[in-house]
Amino acid sequence: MTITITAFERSPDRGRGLARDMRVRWALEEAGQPYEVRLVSFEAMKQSAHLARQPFGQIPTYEGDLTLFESGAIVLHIAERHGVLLPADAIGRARAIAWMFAALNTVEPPIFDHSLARILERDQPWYEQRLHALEGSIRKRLGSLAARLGDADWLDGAFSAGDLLMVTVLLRLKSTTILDDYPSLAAYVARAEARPAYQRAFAAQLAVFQAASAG
Ligand code: GTB
Repeated sequence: MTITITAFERSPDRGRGLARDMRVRWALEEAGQPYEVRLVSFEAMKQSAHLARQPFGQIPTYEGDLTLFESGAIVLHIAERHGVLLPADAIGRARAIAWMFAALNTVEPPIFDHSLARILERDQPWYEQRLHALEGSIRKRLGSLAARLGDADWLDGAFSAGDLLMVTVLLRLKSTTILDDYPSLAAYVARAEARPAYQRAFAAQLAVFQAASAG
């Protein structure tokens, strides 16, 4: 079975590993699964062939044993199908999945809004106020997350799909100084980035940007 995922032909993050195909690449690397990548332009993403895979015209998608969209669902599928990134026992599994939801539903929204504001809302008269409010929301989440992590390496036992998603969310803060105030979280992110599977995934998505820049 060949696994094919989609990614930006030209990622606006310039190969910094922030686009959401990175989660899927990383999970596949953790699972030791080879994969192919279909690069799509912004235009192609909105056309029927891609919309059949992703109803909202976005990346990433997954094709293999089934066609799937939503990065969290794809990571969960990879974890379940290949028996990685989730504890074997039902209770441990449920707890790891709770961290996946926490990453995407509780921690990511203010971080995503903050980075979007920094790109799109700079010229608005209320920009500074909005940024301040969003930063407050982010700090509230990071404070809680750091308290729960304590001095553990990972959120709940062994490295899981919950950690994978949480780290991809926190990486979005790298263009700010916010994480500097949460050294245990900065160390958590660094620990995850040091994983060979992360490094292979990062190198693969960076190579796409470098090839597009050279061409
Ligand atoms: N909930 C969906 C999922 O998790 O799969 C969200 C998918 C999504 O937001 N995809 C984005 C996309 O396709 C790319 S990752 N956008 C094009 C569109 O909507 O038309 C989001 C992203 C984009 C850019 C950066 N960056 O430049 O740093 C980071 C993340």
